[in-house]
Amino acid sequence: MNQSANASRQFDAVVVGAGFSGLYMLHRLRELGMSVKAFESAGDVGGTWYWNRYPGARCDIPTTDYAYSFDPELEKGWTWSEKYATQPEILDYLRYVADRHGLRSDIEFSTEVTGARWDEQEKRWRITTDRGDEVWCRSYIMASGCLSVPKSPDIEGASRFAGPVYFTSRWPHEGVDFTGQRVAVIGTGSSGIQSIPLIARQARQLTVFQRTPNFSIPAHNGPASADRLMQLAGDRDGYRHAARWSRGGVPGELTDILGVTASDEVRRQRFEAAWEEGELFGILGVFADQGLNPASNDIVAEMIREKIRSAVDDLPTAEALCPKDHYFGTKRPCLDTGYFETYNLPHVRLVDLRTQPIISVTEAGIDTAGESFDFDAIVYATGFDAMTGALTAVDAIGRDGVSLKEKWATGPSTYLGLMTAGFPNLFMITGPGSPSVLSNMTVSIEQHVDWIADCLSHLTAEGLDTIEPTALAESGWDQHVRDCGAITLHPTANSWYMGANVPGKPRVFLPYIGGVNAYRQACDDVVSQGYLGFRLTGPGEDRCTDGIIRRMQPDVAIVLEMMAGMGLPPLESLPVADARAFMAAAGATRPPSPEVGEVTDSVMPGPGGDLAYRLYRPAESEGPQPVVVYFHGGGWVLGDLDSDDPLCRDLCARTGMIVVSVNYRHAPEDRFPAAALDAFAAVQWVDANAASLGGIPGQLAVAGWSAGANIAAVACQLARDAGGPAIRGQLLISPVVDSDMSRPSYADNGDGYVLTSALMRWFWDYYADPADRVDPRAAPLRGDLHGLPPACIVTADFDPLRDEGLAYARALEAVGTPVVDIQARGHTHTSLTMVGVVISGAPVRAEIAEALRGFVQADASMGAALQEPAAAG
Ligand code: N01
Repeated sequence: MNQSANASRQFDAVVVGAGFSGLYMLHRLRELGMSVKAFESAGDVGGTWYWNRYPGARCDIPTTDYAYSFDPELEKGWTWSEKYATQPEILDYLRYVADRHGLRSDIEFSTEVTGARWDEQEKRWRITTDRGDEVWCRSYIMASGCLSVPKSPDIEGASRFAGPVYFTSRWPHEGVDFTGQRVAVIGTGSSGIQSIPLIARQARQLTVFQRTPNFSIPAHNGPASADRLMQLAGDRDGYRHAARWSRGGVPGELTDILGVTASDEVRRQRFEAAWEEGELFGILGVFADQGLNPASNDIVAEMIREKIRSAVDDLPTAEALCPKDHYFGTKRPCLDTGYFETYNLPHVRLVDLRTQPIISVTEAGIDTAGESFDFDAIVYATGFDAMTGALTAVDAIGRDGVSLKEKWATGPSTYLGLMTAGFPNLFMITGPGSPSVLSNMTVSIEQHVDWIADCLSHLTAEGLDTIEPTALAESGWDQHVRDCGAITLHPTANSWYMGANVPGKPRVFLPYIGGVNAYRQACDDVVSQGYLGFRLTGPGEDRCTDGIIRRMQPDVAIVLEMMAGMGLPPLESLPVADARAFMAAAGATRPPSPEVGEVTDSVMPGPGGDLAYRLYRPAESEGPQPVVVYFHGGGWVLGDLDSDDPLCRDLCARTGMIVVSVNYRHAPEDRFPAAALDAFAAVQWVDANAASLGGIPGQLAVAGWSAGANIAAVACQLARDAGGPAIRGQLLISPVVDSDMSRPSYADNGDGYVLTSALMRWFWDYYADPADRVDPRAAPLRGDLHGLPPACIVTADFDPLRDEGLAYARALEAVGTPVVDIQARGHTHTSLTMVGVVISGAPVRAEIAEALRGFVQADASMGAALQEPAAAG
């Protein structure tokens, strides 16, 4: 560090940006007594609301909610004039905030931060600006916005146009008068959709160039909702608290109504109510499953398309305006005022770039394939390099000389969207991997600012000077962010959420979609666990509690939360009959299972009498298929043909194999070894009758889940000992293979994940006497493992049985048996079987199906096309 640097140019913190986030950050740090300098490239405060001055610019979250909550006096002193305030009003509000808290004195306007370099020795950032400033700071905070770097126009000849060119994101302060002009607007995202109706009011001729039609609903702007104002007036703190712990950052009830199961009447009624309300979260939450299930999404999407068709007179124009290439909500929907109706004006024309793409911008206008247009002005409403653009625009160089741009070359990687490893003390407000753009930004901004301020104050109090995430914590969070996105429809869209709007940008789902509430909880948990996943250092200090804050699949966590909320009695506290009735009742509420070709119930002979079985035959397949004999779970006590019906259908549909699910005898009526003997008998019978069942003789596999996997494994050992039947493979999903409950997975997962240690003990007590529990027919891990069929062993992270399943896999491998080892990350003992409920189980079941097919594929005639299940996941 240059020791002669002017001491006044050293700060505790530098904040980049003076919009909503920068202003509040500055305020909080000053409150903490820190020296702070903020840099802002604009001439005044406001951020997004400083730059986006195009006609019609408004917020799309009701302004009662799109405001700071940290200062009650601020709220008392400001009244919003409309439900969705205009850009000038929001900018005035931010000026009012800056004035009230005297923030301007610490902001250098019209100054862009151009470089930042971490000095490892000094443990400080060296910041440089376009004015040649050089300042040093301990903490470097990017409050630079998610949608602040305009996308450069990727259109041929863009610089050739001789007339004026306007960007919605950099609109002239003095405004633009289009009166009498022929105007082109390129882009139909929120900026285009908000500005087009107003530009049409002035222009002599308006031509809109649309590449992708967008979903938009009427904003129904007007006075702020009386109901909201009343709630705020009645209990401001309660209202703001509810916002902070809501899913999107605006208080409101979430529905549990599913689009796929609701009646037409309920669907219509819920949709129309949301349409009338004119709010984003309302229309995005008509059904609980619309963001996850294509069928549910289509219901909402089609109702919006109906509205578009009824608003636009010209049929081809209406059709061209109807979005059909992405699911509703996977690109940011818009709120408009008279957008679609604008196309009924005689001087407004839509050009569909899908049918006539732009060839080039010319001196006089725009040439498309087939037509030449002359214009007096061109407006670009072509969007932003979202979420990462502003962060990588500053060439930040972290430890070891690596730049942020280099580190993020294949997509951003963050811990909590707040920090990134290798860049100590660099904080991002609403960075990638945080709810940010999917939420009410002001709520998310305040949460991030508060977290950062609390963190810096903690460092100071503890005499520490740096904080940085660990690689483990960061990769764990990245994975969690991906897991949350993967169960939604978002990854299917070419949206800016996916980075798909910027040519060459890595395709990654950028924001965190787990919800503002879940996210806040994760951030709080990190702190309460001693800044889990962060390394904190100071003179003579190096503290790190390493770990991953969220490892469970998000939908599994939701199911567990719902179950916990229902206050269900532990199964082991119930009489067996009641436990069985409870299971049956729970099964009745499941969503529809995947379709298969045919399902038939019948009986086969067993050692203790007839055994009921259910045969699932794949759809659209000809000729005989390989057969898998399946045994349901339920601890040898519970379960029946219905309990595992969805899983059997799923296996059948995915593999194209016949599944014969066998209902063996249960304890306590029939204790050990009845179930195991039934299983072996069933395998023998199916093998002997394969042809008459429609199967290929000799193409036989066994499968089971939990206790069903236990008897499947035992059946393989018994078949080997008996010299047949020949079994091609064994699929053991979360198997019970031992009675030893001292393995670490019992300690890790013995409570809170549905299958508990107590329940497992209850099962064992009903099934087998302690002396019998070491018999290989009860604990196959204790048997001779030579000469067994190839296995696919599925274990789940949050399963008490995880370690015995892994032990069985290792033991089989040790004697030379091929094993496909599928470790279901973030799953529980039961979650993989929740077909249609736990969406994250679907890819794991696809792997399972592949392994099962692999057992028989080598020489089986798999002529039939293997179809995907109709409602997989
Ligand atoms: O940008 P966008 P935006 N040739 O990326 C098209 C927030 N916001 O500024 O979809 C032809 O959404 C592009 O087409 P396509 C809000 O979060 C909020 O409108 O890529 N067309 C698209 O139609 C919003 O989502 C408000 O095929 C090209 C449009 O330009 C976000 O900011 C108001 C093209 C860009 O739409 C961004 O909105 C405004 C090309 N080469 C913005 N390149 C509020 O209401 C791009 N397009 C608060």
